[in-house]
Amino acid sequence: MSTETTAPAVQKKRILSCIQPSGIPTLGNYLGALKNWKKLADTFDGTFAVADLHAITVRQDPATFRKQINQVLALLLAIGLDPDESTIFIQSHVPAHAQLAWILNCYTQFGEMSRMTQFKDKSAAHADNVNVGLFAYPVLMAADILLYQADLVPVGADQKQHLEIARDIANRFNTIYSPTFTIPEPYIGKQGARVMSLQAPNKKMSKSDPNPKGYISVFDEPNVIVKKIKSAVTDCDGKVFYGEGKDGINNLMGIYSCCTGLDYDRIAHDFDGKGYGEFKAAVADAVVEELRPVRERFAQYIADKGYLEEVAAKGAARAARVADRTLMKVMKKVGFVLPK
Ligand code: AQP
Repeated sequence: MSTETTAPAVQKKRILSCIQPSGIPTLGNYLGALKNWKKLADTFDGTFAVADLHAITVRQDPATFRKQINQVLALLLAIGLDPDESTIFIQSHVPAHAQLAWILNCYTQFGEMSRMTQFKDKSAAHADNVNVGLFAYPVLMAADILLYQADLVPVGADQKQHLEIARDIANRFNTIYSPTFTIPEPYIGKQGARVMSLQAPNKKMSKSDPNPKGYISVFDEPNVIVKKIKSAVTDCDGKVFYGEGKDGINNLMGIYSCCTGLDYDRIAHDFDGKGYGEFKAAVADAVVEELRPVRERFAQYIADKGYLEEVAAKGAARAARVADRTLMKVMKKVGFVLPK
């Protein structure tokens, strides 16, 4: 008889990330989030969603919205995520998100939500449409995370407050009833890229920026990228180095560093004595090369509607298996009569 024992399979930690189809994803979304997702998917049990329910907190044109949802799904494949390895789905295809969000609304205080800075920023930006969904957005985000019992959630600085709320809600529910939800931890990547607007470098680059010169979309053609970077706001100092009062150059250095892997000292050294024109041309080249393979793969996926539908259907079924289990657990604890 063999004495050999097989080591028990170590369960991978589960990581969850979402992206809103609220526009065409930008270089900011790519460098700050998407680029890392492929690496994370290789290490963790990855769940990635197109957060369409979140996107309607701001008014969307129906035809454009539909197109953007498919584009973001195709982009998730174009960055190299494998639908057989990771769970890739469209949020609204898994009804448990909306159902759990409603339940969690009743375990969240009005005062807590009122402190959310994103609500304050977005309600100021969309003063004509300060809807309840915008206010309750963090509760839906908590539902997204808690349904999958995610261990880790990659967050940028802008999302930290929302993850804190998700943890508070989960702890509250677990205390009132019994342990139900995994308490998610923030996952802080090595490179915390925060890409700023090319026209207002003290504001983050956003896909819903009404000024297209402020952002580079991941599908922008090379000549458009070159033009946008050429017209990026800088300063009149004329020297390439990272420093105070140099938001525009700091932003371009950050972008260049993310695309080339070079650190700030090396960049400052390489462009010592050269003007902003030469530096901007190098940044534009680096961005074009960084996005080229993504744009090429995207073109293949977006042309194959049947495959996208298949990926979405398989992903939703796989996501629902996990999400429904959590939802039923929650409903049972609250005292609902469960459907047979
Ligand atoms: N400028 C940025 N720099 C670095 N990371 C960024 N992210 C967004 N903008 C930057 C990260 O991208 C992921 C997906 O973001 P999202 O689409 O879910 O929502 P968002 O943060 O609100 O992105 P946008 O582009 O600003 O969308 P709109 O204009 O619709 O509000 C997140 O991990 C985010 O941190």
